[in-house]
Amino acid sequence: MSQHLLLSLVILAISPIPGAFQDSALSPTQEEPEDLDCGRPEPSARIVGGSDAQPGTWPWQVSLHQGGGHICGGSLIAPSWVLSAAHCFVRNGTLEPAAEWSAVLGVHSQDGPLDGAHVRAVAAILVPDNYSTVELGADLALLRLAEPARLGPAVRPVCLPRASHRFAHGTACWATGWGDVQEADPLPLPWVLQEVELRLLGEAACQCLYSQPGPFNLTLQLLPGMLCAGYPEGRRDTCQGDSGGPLVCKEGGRWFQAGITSFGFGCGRRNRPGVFTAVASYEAWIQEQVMGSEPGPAFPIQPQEPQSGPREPTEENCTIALPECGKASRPGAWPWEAQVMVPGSRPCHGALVSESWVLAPASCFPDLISSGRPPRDLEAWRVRLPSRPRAERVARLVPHENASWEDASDLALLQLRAPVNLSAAPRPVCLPHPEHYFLPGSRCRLARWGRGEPAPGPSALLEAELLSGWWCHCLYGHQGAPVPLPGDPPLALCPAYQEEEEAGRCWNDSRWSLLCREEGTWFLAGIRDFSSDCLRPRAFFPLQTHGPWISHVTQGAYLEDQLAWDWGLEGEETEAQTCPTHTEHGACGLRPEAAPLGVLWPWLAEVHVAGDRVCTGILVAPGWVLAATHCVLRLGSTTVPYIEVYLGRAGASPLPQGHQVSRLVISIRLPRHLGLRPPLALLELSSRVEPSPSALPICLHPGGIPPGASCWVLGWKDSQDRVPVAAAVSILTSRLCHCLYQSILPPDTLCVLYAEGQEDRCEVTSAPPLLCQTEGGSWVLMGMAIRGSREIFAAVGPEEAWISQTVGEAHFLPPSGSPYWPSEGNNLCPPDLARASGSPRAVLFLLLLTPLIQS
Ligand code: 4AZ
Repeated sequence: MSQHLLLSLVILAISPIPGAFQDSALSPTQEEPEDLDCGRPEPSARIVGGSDAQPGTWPWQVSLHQGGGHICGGSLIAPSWVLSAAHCFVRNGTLEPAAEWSAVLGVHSQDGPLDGAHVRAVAAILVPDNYSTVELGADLALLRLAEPARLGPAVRPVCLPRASHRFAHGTACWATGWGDVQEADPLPLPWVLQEVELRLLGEAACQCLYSQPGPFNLTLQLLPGMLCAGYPEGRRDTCQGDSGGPLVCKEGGRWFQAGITSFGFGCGRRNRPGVFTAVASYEAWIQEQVMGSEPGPAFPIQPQEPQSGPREPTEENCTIALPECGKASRPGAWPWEAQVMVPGSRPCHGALVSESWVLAPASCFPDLISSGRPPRDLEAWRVRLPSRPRAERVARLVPHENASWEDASDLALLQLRAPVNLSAAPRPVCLPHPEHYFLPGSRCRLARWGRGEPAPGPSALLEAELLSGWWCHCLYGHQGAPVPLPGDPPLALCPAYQEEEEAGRCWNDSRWSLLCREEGTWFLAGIRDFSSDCLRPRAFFPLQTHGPWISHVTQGAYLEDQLAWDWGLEGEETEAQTCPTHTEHGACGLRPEAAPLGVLWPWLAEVHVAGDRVCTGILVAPGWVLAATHCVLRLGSTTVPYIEVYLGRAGASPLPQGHQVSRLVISIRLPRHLGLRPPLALLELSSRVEPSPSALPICLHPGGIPPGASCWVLGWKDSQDRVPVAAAVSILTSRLCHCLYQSILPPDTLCVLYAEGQEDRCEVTSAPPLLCQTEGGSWVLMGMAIRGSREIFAAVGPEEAWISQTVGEAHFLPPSGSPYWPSEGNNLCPPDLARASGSPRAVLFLLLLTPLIQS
């Protein structure tokens, strides 16, 4: 036992009231009784943005364990008392049993054996009666140890402030703990105690910061008994796992515990400092709980009056708060638009990502890429930002470590010589964290990027909505690959443009970035080098994978949380999905399993013939629709009628992907059929349609039925409102088909049997198609209905040569499965069967029995 401790025990023994030396009513002029020495570590030498503490620096730091692991911090305030936060011990309004907890004292690294540390069981946990949740304050707890701690160089108590103690705002204090080093990022091994210097913020300053609505529109009302410490720019902070630990400030050579780590909105965020329980406010409660315990905590008199801190902002004069990212007065007027001017070349477009950093393509600076070294002389470089009278100078250029010719990481960061004042303009764009999931249907826009040509045409052409991850992944070439789940980094981001491409408009020389909006806040979501053809880019490299690099280099770019996260059906679909296989000409026959909001049939076309009837058509290639000849060409007519084709209507209209596309038919092609009028017609469209979820070609199959396929007749219930309906069918063998319909069957005909009750689902005048879905998930067109029938279809497979030659890029799947029908040996039909009365089902039953009857 130390001499100090002996002395304090003697004084205690003569004190009339146990613990009276702790009385806050003691006059400040009165000599302070020398009790338990506190707040003095042996002389020697994350918390977010912190560093490893030296052993013995913070000897009052306690680790509170439950179930064998660190849960919360605490501080030793007397040999048998630990101060911590109530929220560590209260779950659903109930105090947890003390027996589950233990206090580890004198520990530095929590990896392996706790050398030099000792453990004490917790005998009791005391929490103020008025504690309910952290936001309502009183977040403190006292833990009585079953046995006093062994005091020594690594284990000493901290001093507690009296109720009258005032800590000046602006004071640099220290928070310590083993908590997360960033949100959801635990302290790495060897779990060394972290320390971080935090400045005390006055009440008004803290309220000013927490009154900023921030991206989530969340504000906080600070209450008496709370105090804040940190910085408007964030970065240094306490985090989960630090709770209950101390915030200490040095005064007169002793460390006083000003706060208990309580909560905050996230960790290290802008305008969101840590909130602590103000220990001084709870002097009376602490005194009351520890009454009679010897020695109790020490509440030394405040060594000297605090110096008044910097002038506090008021509610009206809240200027210390930092502006938010991603707000623009109107789309297109981007306050983060930065133009990097390098002598001798055209300006390069980038984006302001913080007060000091601009993100731009590395390929704007080709010397940098070819030499692999940053240019030495940045003297003449300038960056133009909106509303800044003069161009900014450049201090440093940091290329992405893989910035060579790999487009996805064609990025460089430019540091400005002096940070700019952020306001409405310039204002940085928000950047996504790696797990950001841009919701399908998000409103997006193209913005200039790099050294491209300006946008051709009106600004409406820059508007887009985001496709779901499934569509983006499966439509743009990731055949057979598992679709990334929401929250996993995507391989691409795909916009679906609101306006169709105008013929002849070429975007060839343009580079673009993709900005996507969430709750009024714009994120830089993707980047794209030159488009591969004359179209606007269809798939962007997601920027989110570079979030960690950007935040590592800039230490303050605006990486913001996901603001909207109603992930809907796709989010709930946790099972990994795989894209169906593509054909030589790309994706075909794609339809998501969990089609949101009604059914989506991207290849289903409405063919409006001469303004008086509507036939069903199926898109088989970007410029071609297949339909039944009898529906589009009336018998006897010699002229080609005026035909319009609509795509993208076959689904519930509010679908984000549901953009309507219309085309004129410029020619009708029929195969050569000797003598007979051929049943299938190919309609050539006036221009191609870009494959998308609202206009995607179906797959074709050269022969036979794909193995394991399930088949449907797809049509409309009535030809007026044309809501698509699909009726489940089985395709009959050729023998059954022949026997059922022998008198009327042309060659290459498929017959179907409807599932129970499905016969009347589609009307027949529009000549509905027969489709099958393969085991691999691709949808295949099998046939088109023959005039007036809903059971008999002209087969498409046998016309492979004609279709391929005519359209050039039809999506024939590789041949698989059986030819249409294997020979069945017995081709005899029971006499008079075709004339048998009753339903096809009854007739079929008879047919299926006949081999038995005949044998
Ligand atoms: C926590 O969850 C927590 N940045 C502690 C401190 C802060 C936020 C959260 C303050 O225990």
